[in-house]
Amino acid sequence: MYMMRDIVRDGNPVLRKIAQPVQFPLSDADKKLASDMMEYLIKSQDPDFAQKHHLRAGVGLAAPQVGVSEQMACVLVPAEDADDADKTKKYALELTLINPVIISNSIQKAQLFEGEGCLSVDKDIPGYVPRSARITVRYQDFDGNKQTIRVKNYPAIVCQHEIDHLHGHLFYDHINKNDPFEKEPDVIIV
Ligand code: 4LI
Ligand code: NI
Repeated sequence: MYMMRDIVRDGNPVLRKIAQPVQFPLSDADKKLASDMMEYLIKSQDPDFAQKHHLRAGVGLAAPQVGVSEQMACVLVPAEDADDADKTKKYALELTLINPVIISNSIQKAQLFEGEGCLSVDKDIPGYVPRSARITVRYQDFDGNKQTIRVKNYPAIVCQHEIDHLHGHLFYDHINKNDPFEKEPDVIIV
């Protein structure tokens, strides 16, 4: 599995490249990439394991962040036990996105109240990152079958952050340089 030393940091040109489409059937290397990225997210969210191995917790990881310029990203959003309908469910969203495309997005924006962080960006960059509150994503699953999902709010923010990585974009590109905490009208604060 990946450790922090495997995570590519800001400044490495791979983070600014446009990632290549993934070919099907998946190669063994691509299958391993997918499972290693998801394993990182799972382990990084386990407080004991993360502390022991100095992993920074994440809910998303894209292939360019481990040095692979391919259109693959994993999203793993923990379920909030408080108001989740299925209290046995560990994750609100668990997805491996292959060749994802955002096919529609709401005009309404959503942003994380505390700003965004990224495993590839070591310093905190303050400011709001306006995203679409709701998106529809078309992607391929492990078998190459086309899938469509609709996500909103926090999961939608995470998906947009990860898909951005596949286009060479980092979250701070979206922060208003002159007014980092500029508030969009009618924005959902998450
Ligand atoms: C421990 C165990 C405060 C600061 C709050 C932690 C399990 C920031 C938020 C986590 C912030 C888990 C997260 C993202 C932010 C901040 C990502 C903690 C992991 C919160 C995920 C991709 C942006 C995603 C909400 C500068 C590595 N994640 N927090 N942003 N969590 N986490 N992003 N913002 N301020 N980044 O970072 O995975 S989209 Cl789950
Ligand atoms: Ni990131």
